[in-house]
Amino acid sequence: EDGSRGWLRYAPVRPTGHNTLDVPSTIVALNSTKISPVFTAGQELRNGISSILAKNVQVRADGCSNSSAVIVGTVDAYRAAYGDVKEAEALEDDGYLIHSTPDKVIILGCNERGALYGAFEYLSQIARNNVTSGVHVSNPQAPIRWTNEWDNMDGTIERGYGGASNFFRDGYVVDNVTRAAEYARLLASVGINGVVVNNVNANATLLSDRNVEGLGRLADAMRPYGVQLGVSLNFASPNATLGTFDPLDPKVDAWWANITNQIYKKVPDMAGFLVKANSEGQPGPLTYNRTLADGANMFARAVAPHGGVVMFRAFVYDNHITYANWTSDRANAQLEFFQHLDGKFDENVVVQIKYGPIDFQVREAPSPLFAALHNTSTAIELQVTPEYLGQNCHFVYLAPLWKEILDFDLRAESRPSKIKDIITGERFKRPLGGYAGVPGAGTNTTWLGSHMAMSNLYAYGKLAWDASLGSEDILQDWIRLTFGFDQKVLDTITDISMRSWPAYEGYSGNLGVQTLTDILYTHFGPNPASQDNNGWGQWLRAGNVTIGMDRTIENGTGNAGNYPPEIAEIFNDVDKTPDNLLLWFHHVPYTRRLKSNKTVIQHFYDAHYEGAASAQSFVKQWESLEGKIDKERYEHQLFRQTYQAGHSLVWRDSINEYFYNLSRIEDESNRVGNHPYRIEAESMDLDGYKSYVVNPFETASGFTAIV
Ligand code: BDP
Repeated sequence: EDGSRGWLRYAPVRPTGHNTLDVPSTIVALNSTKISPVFTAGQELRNGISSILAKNVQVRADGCSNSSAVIVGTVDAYRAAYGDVKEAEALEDDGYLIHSTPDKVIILGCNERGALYGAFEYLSQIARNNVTSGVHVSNPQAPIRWTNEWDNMDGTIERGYGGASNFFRDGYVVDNVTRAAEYARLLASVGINGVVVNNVNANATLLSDRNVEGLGRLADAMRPYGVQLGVSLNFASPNATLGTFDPLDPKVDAWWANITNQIYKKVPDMAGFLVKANSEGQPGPLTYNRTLADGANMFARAVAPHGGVVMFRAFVYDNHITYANWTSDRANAQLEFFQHLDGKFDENVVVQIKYGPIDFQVREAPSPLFAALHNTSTAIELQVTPEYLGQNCHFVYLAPLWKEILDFDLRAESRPSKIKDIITGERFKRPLGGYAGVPGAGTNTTWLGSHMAMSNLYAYGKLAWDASLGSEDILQDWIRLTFGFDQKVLDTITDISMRSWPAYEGYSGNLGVQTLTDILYTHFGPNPASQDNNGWGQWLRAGNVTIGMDRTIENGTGNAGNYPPEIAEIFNDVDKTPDNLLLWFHHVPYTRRLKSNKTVIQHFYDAHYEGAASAQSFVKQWESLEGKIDKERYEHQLFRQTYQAGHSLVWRDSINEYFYNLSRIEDESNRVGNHPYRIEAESMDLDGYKSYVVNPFETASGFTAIV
């Protein structure tokens, strides 16, 4: 159990549930004589059923309709062979139906990929011992369900915690694409249909002949799983040959059309391009005084003849804005850059928006840009790799965080406008839209660097398919598939997972104050001082008496006014803003009373103790699973939980002491700064060590550590 099979372990189950006993031993994969998603579906059903139910299973490419079989294929292929299926009328692109009767199971996709999704769903039901009878129809809510892999050409992965790149090494696409195929398999099993293989901070060398040929091989490896390849582009790529990258220069336009055609020769079904422009030092159209729409549309024209889309990131901001100005606010950047461009993007452009206006913090207000673009397709960007949430050395189950954003009703035009309905295209009647998840998957056998982190990848795919699913239901399916059926295992991992986000938020940044990690380098570990006075615009404005970003319309940065009126009214009003976003929108005294009746500072102190206490309890809970989970995964995760428990104490004491030091307000429970059982290293007789003053001070008790 090294994790490489993720949730697709096909572990044996003792068939006790409904219909599992009746699963047929013949698979008919219609018209599957060559490699295709339906062919894959046939193989997957054979491997899965034989492994889970210990049966001998055969696959055929055609079959007689009246013998017992699992028939998988497209609706069209089924109709040609057996006649009409009425329920198929309800199918949309990539959708599937499963019709299960005692001796026959029919799995039909609207297209080949849909048939594969149906096969994976059926296998998941068998593996969970929960085959549902009757007809089950499922359509994805959004057409774009992609991952963005931030893999660099040198083989590293930006913000990835699962080892080296699966796609690149030493400047080139890898020779062996087996791992790419295995990854595509995992992603397809949860409905992901596109993978952008290289970092948004893109390198023009991706477009060399050798690498374009390599992209062809990667796409070939993923195609049997219905996963289309996409690439990130460096906006200045033509500069080396043309001496310019001005998007309105016809030479530049022609250069992109040409390279795009070359990529499509090798990857005929390429999903499209992803572009990070004019952000964090990346080149873009603003260099030439062109708009971001001018830039996006240049790529849109290049891919349009091939049916491709352009994902254009809204993560545009100037990372040199200064702290001195009380009204400057990075959270306003997206609206400033994009709102006036609404309707100016070509139809195949999708503006990809991070869930909050800053950057994947432990809690953010949802991005107001979702409500501001009515004539532009949009997608949400979610970070599956927990860059600011413990980097898989801590465990945080992210689905509840994502759902809070997806379910948020922005009330655009005073009408229901949940973010999940905006990005599907439903709310503003847009043809495109969906999800971009950043997993950071690497060559580590666990894919993400930790077994438990895989629940996040699983949940990401499931929510991109159907955002109405519950976080806990998704989680429990994943637990059964990953760890089996033991009730204690199910209950314990559910409990740890569902308490994990509150725990992490508890011992890091509370009340919407952002995560309080080190902001300049690692994004890991506490360093609240780095959150002020930095060029990156992630500020908390903590003083001796007051704290928080004033984003109000009258006195602050005006950000609260970026929301539609009904929401602006809440966020602009310190009394109406929910506690958990208070400091995101308001600058208040530490002594201000929350709705919970605690003061801000006492809330900080208590939340940090409670969060760290949860992290301690996770270790005990995990230990109670010894013997109920295989040793390999048990020990791997025990190590992680133990580390997290220790580091949560560092977090707790650092943040509390930082705010105590600033405010000088005592903790009502007399814990902060008071550790009667702790013996400080610098108070001991030191032999070969000496003490020194630590910076940032709050990461060492008493300002001092030894070296
Ligand atoms: C930040 C990451 C940085 C990414 C950037 C982005 O720290 O590595 O390049 O986002 O999304 O969160 O472009």
